[in-house]
Amino acid sequence: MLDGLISQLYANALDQLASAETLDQVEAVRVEALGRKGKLAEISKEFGKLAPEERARIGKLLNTVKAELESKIETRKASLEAAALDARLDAEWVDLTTPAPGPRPGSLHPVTQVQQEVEDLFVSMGFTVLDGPEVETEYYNFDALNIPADHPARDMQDTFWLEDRRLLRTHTSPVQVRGLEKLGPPLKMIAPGRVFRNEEVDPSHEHTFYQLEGMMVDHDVSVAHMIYFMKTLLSAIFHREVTVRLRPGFFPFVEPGFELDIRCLICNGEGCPVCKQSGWVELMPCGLVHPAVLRYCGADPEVWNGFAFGLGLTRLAMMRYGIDDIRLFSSGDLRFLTQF
Ligand code: FA5
Repeated sequence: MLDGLISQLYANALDQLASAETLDQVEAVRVEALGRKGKLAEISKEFGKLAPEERARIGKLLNTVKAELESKIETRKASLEAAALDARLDAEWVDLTTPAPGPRPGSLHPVTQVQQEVEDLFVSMGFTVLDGPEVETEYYNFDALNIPADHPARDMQDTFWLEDRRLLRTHTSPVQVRGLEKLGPPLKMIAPGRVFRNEEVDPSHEHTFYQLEGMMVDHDVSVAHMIYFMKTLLSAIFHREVTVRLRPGFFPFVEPGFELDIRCLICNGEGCPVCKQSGWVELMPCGLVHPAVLRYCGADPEVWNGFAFGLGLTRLAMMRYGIDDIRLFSSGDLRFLTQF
């Protein structure tokens, strides 16, 4: 009777093994047939009731069936594992001959690009490029520019003062004085750089932005010279006709002084947050260098005169690329920066 049960168990286990498709299913077959509470264990319980000669025969049979099943289960497991590995290798296949993409190429910041273009242009017209400190003295930022301590013009530029009475320069104009002091007239110079003001930030105002100072000191320099250089600058940057207007402007270090505004290129003059709905953007104040400034720099105003301008470089980049919010420049957002 036990022979029949053993061969039935064997046949059933082989059938189940053949149809098992996962390792879990194979394990279930093993537990059902060979586990501690499995069918073979059930059958073995009857073993004690057998006659001694039968016991030897059935014992042998049980051992053979057990060994057979164990080996068949191992084989099935191994083949399922091999198939799983093949599938995984197929899925994770990498073509090692594909060329690597390499590092992503960087690019210059849009303000730096415009700055370099303006520098190249002015260098080609014989101007020297000068640099000045960002932490400035009160003397160079204000006094030598004819803005004494009690002058209301100081209020036009809300200043970050340091504890030792030095300050973060509010404009690039101090480099006019430093340049002329050091190099003397005749002089044609530009000075690009970062400036700082305690400003309410909005689409066209930053607390940290770039200006580019320009100055020419020689004999008989006139407003016509100044307009020539500013026009040349604008057509080189925009490669097309842009509408500008020149209106009187007050700066204690020039006389006469002007404001050069550009027709807003974000809205084509129709009015937008960048131009504060006016259609015009203040871009480049300018004028003839005030005799007092020449005197501060050691140049005799009876002999020398000149023009100066202070270009809003960050705003120029906004107009050049049609950027409608100045805060994007300092956002560090690569989605913005990689467009240039
Ligand atoms: C000056 O800073 C004068 N030093 C310019 C000057 C130089 C006049 C030489 C005469 C002779 P103003 O404060 O207007 O001027 O600033 C100059 C330009 O900088 C503005 O026309 C504008 O384009 C830009 N600018 C001013 N404030 C900001 C700001 N908060 N954010 C971005 N750009 C600004």
